[in-house]
Amino acid sequence: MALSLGEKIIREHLVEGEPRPGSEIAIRIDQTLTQDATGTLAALEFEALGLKRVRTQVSVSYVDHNLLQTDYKNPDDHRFLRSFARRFGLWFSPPGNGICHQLHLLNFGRPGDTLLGSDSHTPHGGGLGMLAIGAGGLDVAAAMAGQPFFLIHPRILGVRLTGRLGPGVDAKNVILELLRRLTVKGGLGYLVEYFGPGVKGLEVWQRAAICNMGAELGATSSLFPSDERTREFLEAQGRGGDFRPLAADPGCEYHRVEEIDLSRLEPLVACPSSPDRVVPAAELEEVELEQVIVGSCGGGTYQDLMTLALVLKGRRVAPGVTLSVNPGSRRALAQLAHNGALEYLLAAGARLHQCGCLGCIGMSQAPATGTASLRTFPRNFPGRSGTKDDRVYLCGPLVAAASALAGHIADPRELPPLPPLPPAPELRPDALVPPPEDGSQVEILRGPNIAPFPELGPLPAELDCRVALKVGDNITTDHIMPAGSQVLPLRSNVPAISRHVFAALDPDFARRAQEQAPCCVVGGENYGQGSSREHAALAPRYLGVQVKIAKSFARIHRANLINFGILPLVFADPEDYRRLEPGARLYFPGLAAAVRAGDERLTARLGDGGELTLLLQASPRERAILAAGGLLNYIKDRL
Ligand code: MIC
Ligand code: SF4
Repeated sequence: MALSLGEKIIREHLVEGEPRPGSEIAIRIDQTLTQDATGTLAALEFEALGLKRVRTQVSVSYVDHNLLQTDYKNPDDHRFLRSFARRFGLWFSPPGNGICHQLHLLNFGRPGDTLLGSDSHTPHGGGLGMLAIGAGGLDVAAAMAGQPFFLIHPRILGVRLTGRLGPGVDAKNVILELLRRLTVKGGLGYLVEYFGPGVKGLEVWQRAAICNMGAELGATSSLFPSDERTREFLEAQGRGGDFRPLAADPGCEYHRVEEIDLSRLEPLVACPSSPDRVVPAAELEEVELEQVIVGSCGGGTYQDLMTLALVLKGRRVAPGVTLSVNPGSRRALAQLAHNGALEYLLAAGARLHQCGCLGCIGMSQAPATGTASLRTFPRNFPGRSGTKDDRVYLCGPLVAAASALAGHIADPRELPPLPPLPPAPELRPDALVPPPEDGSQVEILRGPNIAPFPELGPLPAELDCRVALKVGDNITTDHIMPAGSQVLPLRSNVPAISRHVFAALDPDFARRAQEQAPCCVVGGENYGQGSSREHAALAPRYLGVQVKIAKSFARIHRANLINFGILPLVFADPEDYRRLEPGARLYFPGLAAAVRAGDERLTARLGDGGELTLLLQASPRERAILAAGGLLNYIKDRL
């Protein structure tokens, strides 16, 4: 049978289950990555498993999100992560080195390998033909312990690329076009595979930017074949030995196919406040800008910044616009400094920031009230920038450059043609710290910000709960567990961070949930889209949320809910969404027994005397985890 590339990599790594769409499978994980915002908890979880050393080929702990050091919390966490890495055999990437996804692609990514990362943009690695998947910290901790990763075998969405990108149109427009067509829930349950004659015209950094933002489709992952471009990329990193040619079998059939003619793409922009509200840049010329930012995991490479520098060379940013440059890696910054392009940026009036996530996760760079901000970032969920009612637009580096010059959103096809990008200078100043041969004597340094992991009880035999909150469609994990400079430093302190659950939607939620516990949250379609942060499951659970009922769930959030013992229930009839209002009472008799017995249909008795049918679509393993009250309890019980 002719297989797609993703299906082949899955089969090569299959440990359990039938390799067919919809079935639960377990795959062996070759590499892991964690970042500081999700990594402290993942580290605590790994420690709880009681092993001496990680059991992967490569595990890397990056510090890139929590860079502000306004008090002891973040630096304490960095220190903890550094000592944890030494003790347990991980590579460590210190603050200032850059964003995990970019660094991992440059230093460790390998075609055909599996990578599990505690960050939703881990599929960035798909640009190199690796199967790179985002997951919650606990799943990554288990993978570091050598455990396989469980997932639902995806269906394959083939994207056939033809033609070549025209002048003024960068690769970001490929994924913006897919988001326009498919929306933020269109990729649910799919692995997105790019193929066709247009692939060879895209460099690895362009492929990675496309795979990166595939997270916004809700897809399990995205990937490109590994070909001559891949070989060139790996050789340029001094890692030619990691190259392996990989492609789908000829004649393989995809479950669904989208066609994109690269030569017909036009510059696109995602409007506030969802990555799928995509329209042509040319239609947004009336949007006046006060801020433009070029950076992030999907837009801060050497090539992105070089594109910007070449457009700006000899010109000045429009008056009233702040153009911020956030290099994605120390390497990109050093390369720009080396070839002189940094000077073009500074002379044009750009404001240079350190390498890292920064404003993408609301760690500084908040826009002023009522003003529009244009960013080469992957996400623009409401309030994520740190400013209430923000207006954040997303684009590729060319639209950002043209707009910074114009002072409003502009179509870069109106710019004079650019010379080809000069190849990246051969510089590798990455400050990666390799693990010592033996770390068993290393002391783990814990600051006062690290709170003990909360104890979670098993699923109760029966449940009487109230609806504490009802929300709509496409609720993101940024709504559930906001990030930003005030909240992110609390990532290793569950009691403290839980006070911020749903804070922007309902400032009283945390208090009420604790008062009404056990309680329930009701949502619409694609509930929990966006980031991999497991705090969006653990913190509500800590407050007493035992059940979430939605029309559908996003993949990573659903897995995180199960990992922390929250039942992800789906309405048997989506119309029933209307019947549950805040304060409504639900009684589940014999709940734990039904979950264990494998009942897919659960009946809840409502306070008004009616009944409601809800579905628990979970594998036997997931049911056992739910009954135990979460994955840690489940693993401990088995040990
Ligand atoms: C994001 O882009 O939302 C983040 C911040 O990188 C998250 C991880 C986190 O919340 O720490 C993600 O994408 O998973
Ligand atoms: Fe960092 Fe933004 Fe990328 Fe998340 S999307 S990893 S916050 S740069």
